Amino acid sequence: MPARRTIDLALYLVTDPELCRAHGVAETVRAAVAGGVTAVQLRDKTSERGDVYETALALKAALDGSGVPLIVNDHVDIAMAVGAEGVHVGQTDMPPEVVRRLVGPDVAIGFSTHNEAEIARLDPDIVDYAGLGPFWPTGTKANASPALTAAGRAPALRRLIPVPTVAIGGITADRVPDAMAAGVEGVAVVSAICGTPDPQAAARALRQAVDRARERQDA
Ligand code: TZP
Ligand code: MG
Repeated sequence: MPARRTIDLALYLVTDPELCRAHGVAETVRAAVAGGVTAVQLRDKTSERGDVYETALALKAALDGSGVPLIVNDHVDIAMAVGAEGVHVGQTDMPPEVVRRLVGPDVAIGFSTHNEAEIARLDPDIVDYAGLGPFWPTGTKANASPALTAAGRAPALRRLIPVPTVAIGGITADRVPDAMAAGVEGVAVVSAICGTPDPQAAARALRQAVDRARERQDA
């Protein structure tokens, strides 16, 4: 895999316009990056596409010079239009091989997985990283599938995934050690950053927990 398509998954912020309302999406992202977020995904299931495009432009500007990549959920064209570093698709989106044809070789592709059958569809020559979840119950995603749980199916599913993997769903700083112990490269959060009064402090606490878990894994 070319180095330019590698995304640092350590602490992956997924934005939600409702949960980020207090500070706004761009300001939340700025604060979260100052706190140690390593990747940012623009996820917006409700806004008009023109508004999603405007938010993508604002996030690209907010991340400029930070070294933190922008990944756009669902909207391949918006990712291309703003020069995002990545695009994230799920099971009901355009297939990753079609996304790859559209975006070319340099844009990272992330793919959401929840079970064995979906993991079996993942082609590591096409997809650069996977999301695996929900690890715990979440109120953030409508119709989320049942929680895998770090003590349950998550570690075995992680072992089946042939690309770097980020855990998602119900993750808090307290749960980071259990999530990381499932063998993932990092954690993805929405409400643990977006829904908090101080997104920078929230990101810092999560990042410290990830770094500590990684140190233990390396020891
Ligand atoms: N995919 C699986 S769970 C989830 C998504 C987008 C939502 C995670 O949100 P939170 O607030 O971190 O539980
Ligand atoms: Mg999708």
